[in-house]
Amino acid sequence: MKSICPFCGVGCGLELMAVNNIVVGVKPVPEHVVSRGHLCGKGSVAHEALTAWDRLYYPLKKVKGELERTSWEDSIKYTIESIKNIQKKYGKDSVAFYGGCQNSLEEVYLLQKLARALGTNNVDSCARVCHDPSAKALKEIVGVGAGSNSATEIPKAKVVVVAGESVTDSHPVLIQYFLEAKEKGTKIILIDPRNTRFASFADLHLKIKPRSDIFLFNAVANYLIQNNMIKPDFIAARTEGYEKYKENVSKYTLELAVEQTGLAEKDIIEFAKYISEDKVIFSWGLGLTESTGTKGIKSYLSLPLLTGNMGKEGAGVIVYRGQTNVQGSGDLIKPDVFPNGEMNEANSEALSRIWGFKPPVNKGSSIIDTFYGSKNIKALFIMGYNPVRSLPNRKKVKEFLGSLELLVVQDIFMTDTARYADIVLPAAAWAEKEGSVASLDRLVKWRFKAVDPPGMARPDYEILSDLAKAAGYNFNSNPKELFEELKTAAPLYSHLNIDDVMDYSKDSRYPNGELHLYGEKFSTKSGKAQFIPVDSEKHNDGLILVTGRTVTRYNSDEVINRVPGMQEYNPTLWVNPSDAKNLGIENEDMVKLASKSGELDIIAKITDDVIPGVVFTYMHNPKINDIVSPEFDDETKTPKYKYTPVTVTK
Ligand SMILES: Nc1nc2c(c(=O)[nH]1)N[C@H]1C(S)=C(S)[C@@H](COP(=O)(O)OP(=O)(O)OC[C@H]3O[C@@H](n4cnc5c(=O)[nH]c(N)nc54)[C@H](O)[C@@H]3O)O[C@H]1N2
Ligand SMILES: Nc1nc2c(c(=O)[nH]1)N[C@H]1C(S)=C(S)[C@@H](COP(=O)(O)OP(=O)(O)OC[C@H]3O[C@@H](n4cnc5c(=O)[nH]c(N)nc54)[C@H](O)[C@@H]3O)O[C@H]1N2
Ligand code: SF4
Ligand SMILES: [Mo]
Repeated sequence: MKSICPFCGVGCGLELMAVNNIVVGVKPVPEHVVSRGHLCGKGSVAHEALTAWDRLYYPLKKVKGELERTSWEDSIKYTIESIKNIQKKYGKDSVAFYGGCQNSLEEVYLLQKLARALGTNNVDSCARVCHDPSAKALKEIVGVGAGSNSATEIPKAKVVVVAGESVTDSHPVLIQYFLEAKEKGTKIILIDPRNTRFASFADLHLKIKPRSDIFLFNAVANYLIQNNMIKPDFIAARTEGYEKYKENVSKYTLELAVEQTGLAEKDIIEFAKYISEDKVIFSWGLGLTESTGTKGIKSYLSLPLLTGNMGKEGAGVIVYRGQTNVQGSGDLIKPDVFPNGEMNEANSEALSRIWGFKPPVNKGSSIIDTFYGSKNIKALFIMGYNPVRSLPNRKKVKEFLGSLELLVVQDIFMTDTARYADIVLPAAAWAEKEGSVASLDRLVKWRFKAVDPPGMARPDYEILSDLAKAAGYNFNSNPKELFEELKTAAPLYSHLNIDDVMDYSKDSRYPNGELHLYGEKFSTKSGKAQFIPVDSEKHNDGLILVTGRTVTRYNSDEVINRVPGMQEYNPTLWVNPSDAKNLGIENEDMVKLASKSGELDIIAKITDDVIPGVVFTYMHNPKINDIVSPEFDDETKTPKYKYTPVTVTK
């Protein structure tokens, strides 16, 4: 059976080989339009976690502080009755429904529909903590909260800029396109404070100080404008807001950029020259979204507008989105937007004609508002999300979960979050059910069922539809019919044809099938792209902890850690030799890493792979978010996981 890898947003095609209801191996799918017969190490072993000994087999209910086995009937009834009682006591908005970037489009669609049937817009997904700044900035500037170009176009560009992203670690199968690009002479520019393995591809590596990217982008824009290296015709015909933007960047001199970014002036000028070329792809990862946030993306997105690099093959933007369906979850499950767009009466009415009930129109509470206490949430339903590991300042997160009157967790494993639950619902995993997922370049593909779920575990779509039934609603639980329903409720997806989605050789992309968007016009209200002026504060906070990924681990580590042979790893803290000298530490010393939020003992690795003033470690360490401090993006509240002032002592 064909399926899509359950890990990253590349969305590689897999062929599952099953014997006696057990997936015994996987093969890559040669005809898949993006992965083209490649898989990385994680995709190749993904099936091994399906049969981990500690899968959740049956529903659990907390009795006298202990989770005990219960029936589906009891767990569903108890969940809905408790939610209704809590809503009676504290109001409809005292419950929230979060998660689902590892789930299918149909499943996240159902989760937000269930919440709205119960009278609340308190819905959100882990897209919030990841690329929400990208989606928000893109929506405002070009109209659709997704990358404009397909990753398959990388070899068509003359220059590819990769900002704050380690492709070799986080989206390894895309490396085939970078190899092809290099062979054709495409120049690669990397903007990252670290030497990742991907740095060996770079013709120019700008080892920027964390959180200083806006100084670089604004100064480069100013330089391009001053030196007539922009495309005035494109700016005049296709954009709005240029004059104000130009005035704002005029204060960003090369001198200021050098001072703030730590880069050499000649390198900044070289960067400017590269991007004034004709076919440039601007791509980025979490080094922007979880550092300079929405403002950083807005400032970066002005560069393709200035240089006319939009709406063509090999010219545009690529967002390296994270989880298997995070692009889709980010589109469908939001506290302040409906699946059919803006949260207003007209859209609520339109949904009521599809759903048979009218969703409320007051804005809901985001994951961040809820977990960090600015809203009064008493009951929480979490599906496929592990905030006890993945949100910053875990102490606060655990305190919040402990304060709830009801926590329901629907997962495939007993995660650190599930341990806090009153009800645990065992879900079927990706290969045990079917449904569609949207990958990072807007490709939507179907997963086919290869094996039955273990024990009493059931597909999320069936559980959600049973919960709805207990609440008095009739929700469809057939994935194919749900896909069609979703298309009517979410216009972004309405163009898709399910036969194409099921055929891995077809380019089934939303919103309109195009490989690259905006050839004629942008999807903003005026049809023009928007220049948005942004500024940056200066930062001088001493030693900064940056957290990021490595190729063999995955996110909160609950899944890949259950693959035999993948458990062992020794997290280290990368420290530059000059900092090590000042701190009096040596290679392999055990050090104390401390921040305002907490502390952690970790082994130091002294290495030039990180710039002075920055220490780095993997985000997969289950305890790292004891240290990472809760500071959030102004516009989206995405945590600034990439910037925590810390001390390191022997
Ligand atoms: N192997 C593996 N692959 C994954 C995942 C995984 O856990 N493991 N997770 C998936 C998910 S959810 C996501 S969102 C993606 C994330 O994929 P990436 O975007 O690659 O994620 P990170 O490694 O967290 O951060 C990227 C880079 O940002 C750099 N950086 C930090 N601060 C700054 C800054 O201020 N400016 C600049 N320019 N760069 C900075 C870091 O040094 C790091 O190399 O990966 C997906 N793929
Ligand atoms: N310090 C630091 N923290 C970070 C980051 C960082 O760079 N640094 N990155 C952040 C980012 S970008 C992200 S996206 C988050 C990720 O944070 P999370 O989303 O919390 O992490 P995952 O490990 O992807 O969790 C997915 C959960 O879904 C479950 N699951 C998998 N498949 C299914 C299914 O079919 N059904 C159900 N019901 N459950 C399923 C898994 O068992 C797992 O518990 O972490 C964030 N946290
Ligand atoms: S690159 Fe991503 S989608 Fe492809 S096999 Fe690896 S983890 Fe899976
Ligand atoms: Mo992510």
